[in-house]
Amino acid sequence: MTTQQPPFMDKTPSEGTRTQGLLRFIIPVLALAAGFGLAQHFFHGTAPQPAPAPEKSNLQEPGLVAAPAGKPSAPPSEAPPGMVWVPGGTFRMGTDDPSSMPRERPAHQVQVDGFWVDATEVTNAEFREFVKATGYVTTAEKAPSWEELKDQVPPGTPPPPPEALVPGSMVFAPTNTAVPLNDYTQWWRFIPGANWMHPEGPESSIEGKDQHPVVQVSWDDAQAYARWADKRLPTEAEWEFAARGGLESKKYAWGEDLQPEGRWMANIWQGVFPVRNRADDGFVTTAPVKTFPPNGYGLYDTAGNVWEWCGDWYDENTFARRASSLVQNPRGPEKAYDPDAPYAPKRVVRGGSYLCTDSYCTAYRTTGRMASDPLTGLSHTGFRCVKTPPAH
Ligand SMILES: [Ca+2]
Repeated sequence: MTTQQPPFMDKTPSEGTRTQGLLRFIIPVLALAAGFGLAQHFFHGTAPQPAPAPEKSNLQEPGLVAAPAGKPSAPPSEAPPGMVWVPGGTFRMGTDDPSSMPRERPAHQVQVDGFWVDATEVTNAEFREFVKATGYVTTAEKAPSWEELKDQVPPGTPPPPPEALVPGSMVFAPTNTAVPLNDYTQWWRFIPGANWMHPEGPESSIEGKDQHPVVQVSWDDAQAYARWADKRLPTEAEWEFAARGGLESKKYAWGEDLQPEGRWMANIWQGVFPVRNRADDGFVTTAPVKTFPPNGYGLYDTAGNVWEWCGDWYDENTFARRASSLVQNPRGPEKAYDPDAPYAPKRVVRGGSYLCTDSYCTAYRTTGRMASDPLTGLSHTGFRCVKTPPAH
């Protein structure tokens, strides 16, 4: 297996957003309303004119200090149910591997304090408990408003007709034949009625999938769950520290080989993407949590299965900015910066999903990172939570 990225990967944007999906959904109307050329721009998520450069993230990210390395710490008390203790310490975050994406480089020194983390991705059963207890309605179950969408598209974009603004979410749809891998709109669809209870669309269900990770949850939904559970989303640094499982600078959570002794260690894609997943690992879409072996800290599915929301804003230059100083407990940049979608502030997702494969997205590596629109649910994105011990 190789992780060499085809050149086009450097320009591959983050996966589809609900806005882009809606714009695709309403493309005939947009074509009439705005002229086909302009609509084509929206269709491909491209600004009609050079985007204004967003203000760069702060150079003095919180916690960017030259300080002695932190020491790993013992668990302060018994772990909350379903969580494991990650002792904290100083580690090399990111990678210098030239075959990685530029946004993963360079490797740099980061210190994190100890914390508890969910051993698994949040499951459908767990999310159902939250919804039962609170009556929470997820983003995908609500009709999007133009107010919400307009900040994510170039100024002057005409509003879609009200009838196009219906509840729904983004669903992966395999293609019939091999396609160039530089246009994700070919395999992502906005499906009205798709949500966490119907992840592939209104006809689908999660019956019998209590132990599968919840998907079709926006960043806002994940935040709401975390608050209810008296937890929070991990920082990107905490996520990577935990995912490494105590191994130093290894490509995968379990070492350097994708398939040690021929064994699949994560739920990822085998076969021609995005045509057919051969499911050599046993799964076409999500797998029940704890199906694949845990990492050194006892965490499952940090690679593959579903992408996991982090608390941080996404900036492709975050790692480069941290190159020369030890960073302590970083919480990410103050502003998002994704050159592929300058109008849509994105959050970090980590770990890759069942759609990741060596020909397209090798984000099951410990340093794989991507931007995702916080208001968009996707059929391959979920989350896990962390918790900071109370101060002594
Ligand atoms: Ca995962």
